[in-house]
Amino acid sequence: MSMFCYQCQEAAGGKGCTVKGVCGKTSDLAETQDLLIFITKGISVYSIRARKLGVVNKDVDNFIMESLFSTITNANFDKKVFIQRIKLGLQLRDTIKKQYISAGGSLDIPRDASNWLEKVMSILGTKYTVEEALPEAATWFADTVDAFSEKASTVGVLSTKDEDIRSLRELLVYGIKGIAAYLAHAFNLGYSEENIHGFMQKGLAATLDNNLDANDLVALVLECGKFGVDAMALLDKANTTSYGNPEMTKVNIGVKNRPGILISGHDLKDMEELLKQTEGSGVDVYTHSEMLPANYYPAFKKYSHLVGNYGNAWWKQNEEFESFNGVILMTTNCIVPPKASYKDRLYTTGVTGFSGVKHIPEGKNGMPKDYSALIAKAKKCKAPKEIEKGEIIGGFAHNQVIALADKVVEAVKSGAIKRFFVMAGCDGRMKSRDYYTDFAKELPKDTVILTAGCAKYKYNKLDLGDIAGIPRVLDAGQCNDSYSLVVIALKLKEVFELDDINELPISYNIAWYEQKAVIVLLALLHLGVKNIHLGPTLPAFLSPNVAKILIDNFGIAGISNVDDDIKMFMTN
Ligand code: FSO
Ligand code: SF4
Repeated sequence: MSMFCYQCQEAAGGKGCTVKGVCGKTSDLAETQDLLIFITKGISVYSIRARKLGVVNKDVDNFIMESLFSTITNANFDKKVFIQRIKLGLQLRDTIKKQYISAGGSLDIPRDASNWLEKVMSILGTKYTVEEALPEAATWFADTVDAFSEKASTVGVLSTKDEDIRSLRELLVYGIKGIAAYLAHAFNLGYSEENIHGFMQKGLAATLDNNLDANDLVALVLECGKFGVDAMALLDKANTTSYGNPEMTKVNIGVKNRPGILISGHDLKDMEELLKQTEGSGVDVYTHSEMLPANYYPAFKKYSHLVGNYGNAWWKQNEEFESFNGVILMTTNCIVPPKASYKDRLYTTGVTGFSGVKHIPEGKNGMPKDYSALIAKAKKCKAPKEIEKGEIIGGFAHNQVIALADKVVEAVKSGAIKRFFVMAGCDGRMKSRDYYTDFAKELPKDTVILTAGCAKYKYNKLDLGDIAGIPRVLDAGQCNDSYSLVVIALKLKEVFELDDINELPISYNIAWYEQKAVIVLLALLHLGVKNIHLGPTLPAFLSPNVAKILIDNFGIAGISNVDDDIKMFMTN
């Protein structure tokens, strides 16, 4: 077996992982994930036709959403989960196909006059069978793990031979994976939008269509950005309606002396249920990595046993989970292969998984998940070891910043704030990411960093001071809260009566790692933001021609060194 994956920033050699993922994904796991993606595309072929006849199957929508989410970098390393999903997917494909036909749908594909093979076949009087005309993903079937495995090695990224078409198809799929993640969180809070599912399925099916050329795919990629904005807006609504608007908050980064549960990932519904079930249990709850912003929500702040944030971004978890001593709950990516020293204290839930790690299943009949085993385990653990102390400040999502708008506008008008730097995105283990710490340190003192996502851990513990009471690092929240940064930018554009968002004194220096950052980028492009700098390296999945399209049309660029980049940003 030989995998090929280039979906994240750590793709081996800047090209792609071929033997084993840098993330720890094995070749057979990677290929099983490829087969699952192939199945979601096949289901989409029928589902988009069924939608046109008014048939929407929610199980299909949710299956596709969760399947895509589970293949995001560092989300799920449990091969048996993917095998089960492939089996379920094949059943669902059959169901939606039958629903489509019973609604009056036909499987006859209109002949394509521009296809030479079809012309020859029709001259010869040979008819295509339906199976031949439909993409293979819609018709292939097997029911044994061996057959899955044989097929899996033929349906991956490299099965598209043209490198530009491959690049655009993958860019589209990664953007849709990002949408799937955000939509899944909104769904957990009871929010959903049919149009977004519809687009995801249209995009997936489009990657099977050999009649689509590069221009068609570029158009779909840009449309993906629009649905990315919609998904983030929906999640913002779900989060703020459920838990209130994030507010300026000081978060403790030290430890208390009771046993603790460390909750990581992005899912706020899991956070809520865990806080409720641990209340009065004698166990403290700490956030980790992307769960830090939970501390900013009024609904969570009321729990006195939510005592702060422990540790840093995802990639330091091997050492930090060890020193935490207590139980750890991963609600989403990023999980890394666990060390034996804490594997028995680690739990996954939702789409996250790792073979040999205990998984908390969904609650039955709409009931909350049951965290009692995890809480019982936590009670027997030692209190966390202190690795740092003090406080960090955050909670600057759109509502809070807009409440401070007068102060911010005054500071810009008086020249106290010369420029904002959007430094949202992800952190990662590459040494080259020290660039972002140095960049934050070297920025002129009259600049403010707007951040979201785990990228913040590169500079959120530096003492960068404030400008007239406005902290120089404004953390809006999780990567999906990059949406907040756009709302803030649009508000400033309105206040300053500008025609174009690009006239604002805002520069974009974004760090990316996985596919949620891809949708954040496409969303920014959709909103008209130009000249975004992306690092620490440009995506391996951008072919030279596709990269050129992004550079020529949107001014996308990489990074160089801190001094030159700061000069360039400050003079533009
Ligand atoms: Fe980071 Fe991981 Fe939130 Fe990502 S924790 S890297 S873009 O999953 O989603 O920012
Ligand atoms: Fe490699 Fe990233 Fe794919 Fe993992 S997710 S296999 S590190 S490209």
